[in-house]
Amino acid sequence: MTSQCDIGLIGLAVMGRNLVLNMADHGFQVAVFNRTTRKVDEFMAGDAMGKSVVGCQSPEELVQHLKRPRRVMMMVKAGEPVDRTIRQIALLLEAGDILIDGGNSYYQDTERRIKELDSRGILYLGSGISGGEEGARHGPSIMPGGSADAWPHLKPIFQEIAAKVGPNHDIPCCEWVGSGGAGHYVKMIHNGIEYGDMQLICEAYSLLKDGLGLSNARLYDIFAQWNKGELDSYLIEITRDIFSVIDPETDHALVDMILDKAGQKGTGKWTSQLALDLGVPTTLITEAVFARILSSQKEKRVRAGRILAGPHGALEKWRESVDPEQFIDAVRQALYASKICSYAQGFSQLQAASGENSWELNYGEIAMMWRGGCIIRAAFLERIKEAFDRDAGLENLLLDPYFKQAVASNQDGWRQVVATAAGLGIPTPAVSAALNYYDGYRSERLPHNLLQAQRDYFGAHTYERIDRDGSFHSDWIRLRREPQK
Ligand code: NBP
Repeated sequence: MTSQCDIGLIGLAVMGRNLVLNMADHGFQVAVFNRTTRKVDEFMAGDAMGKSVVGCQSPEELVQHLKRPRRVMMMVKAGEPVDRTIRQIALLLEAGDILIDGGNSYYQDTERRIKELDSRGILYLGSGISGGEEGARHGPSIMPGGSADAWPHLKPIFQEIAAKVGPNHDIPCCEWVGSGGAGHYVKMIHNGIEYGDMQLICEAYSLLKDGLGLSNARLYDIFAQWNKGELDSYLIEITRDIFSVIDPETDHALVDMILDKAGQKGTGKWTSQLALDLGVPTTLITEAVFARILSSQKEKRVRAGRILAGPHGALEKWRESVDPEQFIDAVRQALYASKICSYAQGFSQLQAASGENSWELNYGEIAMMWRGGCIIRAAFLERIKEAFDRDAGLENLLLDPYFKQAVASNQDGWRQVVATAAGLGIPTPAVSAALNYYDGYRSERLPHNLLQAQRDYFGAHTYERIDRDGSFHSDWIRLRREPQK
């Protein structure tokens, strides 16, 4: 049997199939296997026909087809399926061979797997991949981390198949991220930011549709316009397109036929859980996760909506006095300023995780990896790259001169939108969380002197003073007295 394939890929679902075709288009020979082997046959007889792809009926056959050191990539469902696949394939590999997990694995699982396989000399990469079906087929964003010794063996393949950005379309959206679970951590933050971006867009939609009462055709025009400016991004672009789609079954706008219950697979939740562990206020992503949870409780919301009152008559009164064009622009401002806060939070979490795990992440390179191919791709990421080029140790994106100015010049509309939404009873958890983060972060003084007093009162937790160093406790009950009238 000839051992000539450049790489083996296990898992022929939507991502695996398209990555294989992408690799084959770039001149790589790929051996493929899938647990349900019928899918190998279907793939070989379908999309892979005539391409440099070798269908295999077992892991053993796949391994036999590979050049040394063998490179095997898993594109299976995250969790137990990855461990199962590793158990099957690792037995067939030798020291120096490389195993790659391209799925959305939890970064601590990746760290465990690296250690387990290291004892057998097998190099392991945990590589986040983003871009969905289209990205996988024509150029995804790839975020590889793990055993650094494996990277030179994967770099030519990954950088070749990745999306390209830059003026000459030659900068691959794929660069080495760091050791251990760094690649999967960065992918998780990407997904968390994606949750935030999507929630912000949904809130803008709600303000324009439920607030101003705009039609889908008008929403299409607004998003088309926004996509030509600072908000230029894949998610704004697909949102624009969604407003133009008619349901062939009912002849209504398809978006209006969709039940308002959001699903999720867990990467946003992981981001929030880890933010709490690290003590980083990633509030916007967390609000986005909770907003999906609340949306999924449709039946409870329907019941509560019949019982709980909102601001009576406020919407009609507001519509009589509002200047719609001015408000549409205020929503754009709120969206952009909130988005900056969301990325500031996401990058702050990356900085904290990098410090905790000694990953030495390169934030400018991460911004460029997300610049193309992935779901959060946006012109705006170039500005983030420039910010970290200006100052690699930038404490918070909001402190960069470009972003500082961008938020300052958009804050009037942002504040107007939050106040209006509160007055109308339209929920804007992410836009409001972003503004609260911004105002909290720039507050030299917060009311937590009072909170420290409360903690010391009931729990003797002690407090620090503004006039001298040290830890203090007061006998609040003995010291308290009636206020002087
Ligand atoms: P899925 O996440 O739907 O997984 C399907 C694949 O996993 C099939 O090949 C299936 O084999 C295999 N599999 C399962 Br399920 N259980 C298995 C087990 N116990 N042992 C071995 N194989 C098993 O596929 P996907 O949507 O292509 O995603 C692949 C990975 O990439 C996931 O981690 C996903 O989170 C991530 N990802 C997906 C997207 C996206 O847009 N879909 C984007 C970015 C990242 P079978 O055919 O025999 O059932």
